[in-house]
Amino acid sequence: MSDTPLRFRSIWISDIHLGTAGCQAGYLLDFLKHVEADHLYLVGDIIDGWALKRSWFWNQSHNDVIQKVLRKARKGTQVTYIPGNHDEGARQFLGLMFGDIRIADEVIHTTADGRRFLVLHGDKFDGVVQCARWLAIVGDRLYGITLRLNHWFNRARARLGLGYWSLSQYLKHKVKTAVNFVSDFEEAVAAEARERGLDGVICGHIHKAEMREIGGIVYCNDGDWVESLTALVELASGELKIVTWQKYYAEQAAQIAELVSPSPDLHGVTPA
Ligand SMILES: [Mn+2]
Repeated sequence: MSDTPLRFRSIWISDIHLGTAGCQAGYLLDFLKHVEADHLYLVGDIIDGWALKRSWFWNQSHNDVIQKVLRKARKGTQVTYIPGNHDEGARQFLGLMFGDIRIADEVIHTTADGRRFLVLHGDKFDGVVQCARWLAIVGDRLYGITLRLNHWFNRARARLGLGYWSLSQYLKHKVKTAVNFVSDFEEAVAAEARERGLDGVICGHIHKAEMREIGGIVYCNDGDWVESLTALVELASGELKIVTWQKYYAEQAAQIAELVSPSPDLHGVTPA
């Protein structure tokens, strides 16, 4: 990969969950190494205080992420930290500066093309859209298993003299409810931006990167660094984009592989 960093006007990352084994700190470090920006927004759930209370998980790469962010702040990147629900302990410092880092509950970001975005973590909309949140994450992975489970479940029910009951149907309904949760969440957040007369909103929290228009509002979610490895970036023009780092990295690797590949005969030979 080229050593020239990718230059963005702004970068939004959230739901890093440092302090958990699920945190993909290596990918995030690689991302941070390859990007530069005027503004860096940490949109909540950066350090997972809930997880750290249960069991301590912290290694060098987790330190490196923090060092990297502090270094960027020192070198002139304007870093804003918006605490989420997993790092709510930091909410007692709202409005304060922590070294070069500004801590806020929410901010308004104006893009290069003059659009105004509300930036917040998003957990406060959980109350608005009350639902089984974990199902949104488990989703359809569950479905295949349930069909098999259903078979054994109903054999047991029959033995107990009970009637047929479709577990898969029950769960399918639940999953549908989870899908509803995501769209309800997105709509609630967009409605907040609309009420305030803004052009859009940028949030995290539900671990689902997205950028789409909802009733005239640009809804952006920067995703997470546990599963999707995504960031939201603003180009110099003001255009917003979702960057999937895993995909980007793979594409870069493929391009480099093509460059160093000596001849097409060597198809299938992967350069080291
Ligand atoms: Mn959250």
